[in-house]
This record gives sequence, structure tokens and C-alpha cells, in this order.
Amino acid sequence: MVRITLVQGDITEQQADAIVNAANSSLLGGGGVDGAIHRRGGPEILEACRALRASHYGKGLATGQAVATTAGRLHADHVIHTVGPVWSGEEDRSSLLASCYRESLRIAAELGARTIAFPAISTGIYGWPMDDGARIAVETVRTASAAPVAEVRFVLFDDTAYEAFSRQVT
Ligand code: AR6
Repeated sequence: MVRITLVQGDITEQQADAIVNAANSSLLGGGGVDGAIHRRGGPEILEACRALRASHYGKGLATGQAVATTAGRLHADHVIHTVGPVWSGEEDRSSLLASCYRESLRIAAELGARTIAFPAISTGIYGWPMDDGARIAVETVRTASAAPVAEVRFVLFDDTAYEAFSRQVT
């Protein structure tokens, strides 16, 4: 089974084989984690995203899917961009959020990554309640087949996120 670790901090400062970006379907940047990754990773990442839009992803990346690019200047080999669902009180979109974690892990495994760092997808601008987002993240990673990924690191920005994930892991 994959080892789950928790870190409080900025995901762009992490060293890992793959770093996951909480992107949007345009793949062309935004705020939150996405803004930070493009700022710190440099223009190479955006260039790679533009190339994806010009080829296989003309309509953008669908919610729940994931795709990899270079990590530019980040301390990683790959950035895996995934599009979380926007929280809805009327519709249960949990399977889409679980899919983000599963698909990102699948792509990391294909790339031969051993360590992968995830943010708490959808829990920022997309409004997903932190406790529920943490539950889905940890449950999905625990039950996914991830080899050769040996470590899944959740990088949590603040105390609330760190505590929510801690409750799921212990
Ligand atoms: N490192 C780690 N976690 C972070 C960082 C960081 N540097 N910055 C924010 N967080 P969000 P979403 C936390 O909004 O909800 C973008 O505009 C944040 O506190 O980055 O999936 C995209 O382009 C929260 O807990 O992603 C999309 O349009 C978590 O990361 C949209 O936002 C996710 O927050 C995606 O929204």
C-alpha cells in the first residue's frame, strides 16, 4: 500500500517526482495553486499547456481528468494538471473529485513517479468543504493501485486543511 504523508506549506516548494496542479479546464492558468505553480514553475509549463490545447485537448481538460507536462523550474519532473469539480449543494460530484486523485495517480504511475505531491483539490476557489474533500482524497488514494508510486504527500496550505487531513489519516 502507498505511504501517505502530510505536510503543511506551499506545494511549489516541494521536491517530488510529480506535483499535482488544481487547474481548470482551460489549462491556461488561474489563481490559488494553479497561479502559484505557473508563477514559480516559469513559462515552460504554460507553453506545454498551450501545446496540449493545440493538440489533443482542443476543448480543454474535462473535470475529473488529468494530464502531465514538464514541471519547469519546480523541484519535480512533472506537473500533473487535474480539474476538480466546483462544489454543489444540489448535486453529488464526489466521484469527479475522487477521479482527480485516481487519474493523477494513474498518470504518475505511467510516468514512473515514486513520489507525488497533491494539494487539497477543489477546496479553495471551487468551494468544496475541507473535511469532505480530505475524506475523499484519503479514501481514494488508499484504495487506488498506484505502483510504482510509493509516497503520496498531501501539501496543505493552512492549519484547517492540515487538521482535516490529519483526522482522516490517523
Ligand atoms: N500550496 C498548497 N496549497 C495551496 C496553495 C499552495 N501554494 N495555494 C492554495 N492552496 P485552489 P480549487 C490550497 O483554489 O479549489 C484556480 O483559479 C487552498 O487553500 O488552488 O481546485 C484554478 O485555475 C485550497 O485548500 O483550487 C481553477 O480555476 C487548495 O489549495 C480553480 O482555482 C485548493 O485551492 C480551482 O479551484
